[in-house]
Amino acid sequence: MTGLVYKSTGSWYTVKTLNGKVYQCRIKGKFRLKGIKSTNPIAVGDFVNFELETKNNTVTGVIHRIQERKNYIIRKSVKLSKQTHIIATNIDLVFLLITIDNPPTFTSFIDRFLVSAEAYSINTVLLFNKIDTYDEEQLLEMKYLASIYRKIGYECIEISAKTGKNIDKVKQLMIDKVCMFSGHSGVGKSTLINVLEPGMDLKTKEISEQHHQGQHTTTFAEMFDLSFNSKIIDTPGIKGFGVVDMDHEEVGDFFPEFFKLKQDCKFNNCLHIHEPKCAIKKALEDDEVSYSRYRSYVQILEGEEEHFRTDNYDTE
Ligand SMILES: Nc1nc2c(ncn2[C@@H]2O[C@H](COP(=O)(O)OP(=O)(O)OP(=O)(O)O)[C@@H](O)[C@H]2O)c(=O)[nH]1
Ligand SMILES: [Mg+2]
Ligand SMILES: [Zn+2]
Repeated sequence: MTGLVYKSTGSWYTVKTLNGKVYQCRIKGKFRLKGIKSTNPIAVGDFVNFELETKNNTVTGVIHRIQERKNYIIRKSVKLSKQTHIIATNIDLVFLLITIDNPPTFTSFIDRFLVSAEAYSINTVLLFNKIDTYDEEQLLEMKYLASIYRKIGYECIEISAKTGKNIDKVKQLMIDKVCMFSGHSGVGKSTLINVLEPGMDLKTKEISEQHHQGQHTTTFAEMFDLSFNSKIIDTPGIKGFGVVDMDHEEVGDFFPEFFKLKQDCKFNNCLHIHEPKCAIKKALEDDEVSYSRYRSYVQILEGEEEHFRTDNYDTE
């Protein structure tokens, strides 16, 4: 039998077949995927082959094969830098939810996320959420941030999952696609799903619990079928985002605005750090490339872990 993984809770996987039957499955033996050392061998979004097994009148599935993946979003656990975790696979479109405040989302996090998505050619849309809560200064900050990413070519939508502002625009983009919501804990991923699909009633953080920093309301990635022919993967909030090992030379290729310019660098293996006649550094001086993007690039190149709580977002 063939099915799609909707949820994984460690040892059990919820798998739905093409005709809509749902089975609880586990893995037989050890699964080693070529080239990936991840803490989870199978992730939400995987197509798997499984066989049924009946024990004590209970039918469960045993997964024996994962079908080839179109793509995946993988991240390095920040603390255990050798360990990686596959967040989801076979995604058509990712929405990264960003909040200016409560919680703050810093550019270093956004850029690491985007680099990972670019590395697997996954389109990402940036959703600036909670616009109903911002004062004038925060709105300006949000507009400035959005302008940086729009200029690079990323679609940015300013939304409120609470008031429903611009939710239709998000919905339009989701039709006929497998989508994923990502972002820090508390940015409103589950709330947004609830507003997109009334009646869904996913657990979201109560206002009274909001000051309990670091507590995730959603604890496992899970896929849902939506009524407008779309699938959405809700994911637990991520704190930091460690970029999985890349060659130094290729990091710049995942910054689309650098990639466009690099043919103008004097050296074709230019890392845009100390080299003379570097087109990216020139663009930085001319304000064509944003300083925060360049800083994120240097941090990734230097292998610095993200210091998301201490790294103040500044726009110098
Ligand atoms: N004012 C306002 N509050 C919002 C908005 N979106 C979400 N919230 C609130 O923000 C809090 C966190 O929302 P959740 O949907 O639980 O956040 P999450 O991203 O799913 O968090 P995790 O599951 O922990 O990753 C809840 O109290 C929501 O009501 C918004 O647009 N405006
Ligand atoms: Mg949630
Ligand atoms: Zn250069």
